[in-house]
Amino acid sequence: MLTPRDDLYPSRFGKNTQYLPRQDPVIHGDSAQRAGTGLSAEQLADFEKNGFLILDAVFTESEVAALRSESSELLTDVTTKNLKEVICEPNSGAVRSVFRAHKLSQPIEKVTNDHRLTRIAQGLLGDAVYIHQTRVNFKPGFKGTEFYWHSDFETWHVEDGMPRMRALSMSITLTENHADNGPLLLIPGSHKTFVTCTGETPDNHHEKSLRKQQFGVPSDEAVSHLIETNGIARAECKAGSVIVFDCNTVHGSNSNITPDPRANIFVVYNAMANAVIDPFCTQPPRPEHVCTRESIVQVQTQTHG
Ligand code: 6CS
Ligand code: FE
Repeated sequence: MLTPRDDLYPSRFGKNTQYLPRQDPVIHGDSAQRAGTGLSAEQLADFEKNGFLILDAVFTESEVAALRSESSELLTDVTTKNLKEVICEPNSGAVRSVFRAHKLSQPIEKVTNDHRLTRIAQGLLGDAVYIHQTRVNFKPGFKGTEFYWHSDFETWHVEDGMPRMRALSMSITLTENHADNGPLLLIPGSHKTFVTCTGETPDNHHEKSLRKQQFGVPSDEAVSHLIETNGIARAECKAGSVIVFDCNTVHGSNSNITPDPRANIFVVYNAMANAVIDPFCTQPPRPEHVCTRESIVQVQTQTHG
């Protein structure tokens, strides 16, 4: 039997779900760093309590239009080149995600350095940050399928070796995310508990999990328990918004059977002090385009808007 090394958040070891209390703060920054985020006291309190925050109209209409056309050019470009960064839908073959988007597209890299985002990431995480992962998630009309309920941190900890809960995601909406086109669903308050998962990580798990995740997802009982306790929040917002969510907030989204596409740029910031180490499972680390490991560099903030 495998014994977990010094592991604050052991998962995929036992047969039963465990509910372990979070061992890390939700907001890591001191008062000066919190002030540096530009968020109000109420927004900071909401993030601490719920594990997410929706910021409206962060990007202007023209910035969003430029990013949307950049993303569709990127889509055409990567599809013709058949790159490993491209993840397709399991059945239709439509493109679901393009990973390492900040290295494949300069305008997307510029967004990841934008002070409107980085000052929030740095202040909440209380440190300089680097990019753990980026992707554009396309959820095309009729064809986009769901993302099952999960905590990102569970995967990043077990498969990538992210030691502590000191990372967050930002989803930048390139289209409206309305009630019916598969918006992000979050369980408020779920970030305060680490829900362990069962089943050992299979070989080359990412090749399947990025299309349809079946390991590293909480049990039906655990999801029922979390939803009974906390309910579900739906991140409905216009294009140009930013959904900020903690690395351990349980979330997912439904399929998109409407004609309206949903496209979001997804950026994961991790504290420099929380850089990945060896995975907390017996599998080799996931590749660089899914998890930054070889090229960890501090984000240099730029002021654009
Ligand atoms: O694998 C990842 O890094 C992310 N993708 C999925 C489908 N689940 C965990 C995490 O959000
Ligand atoms: Fe996720």
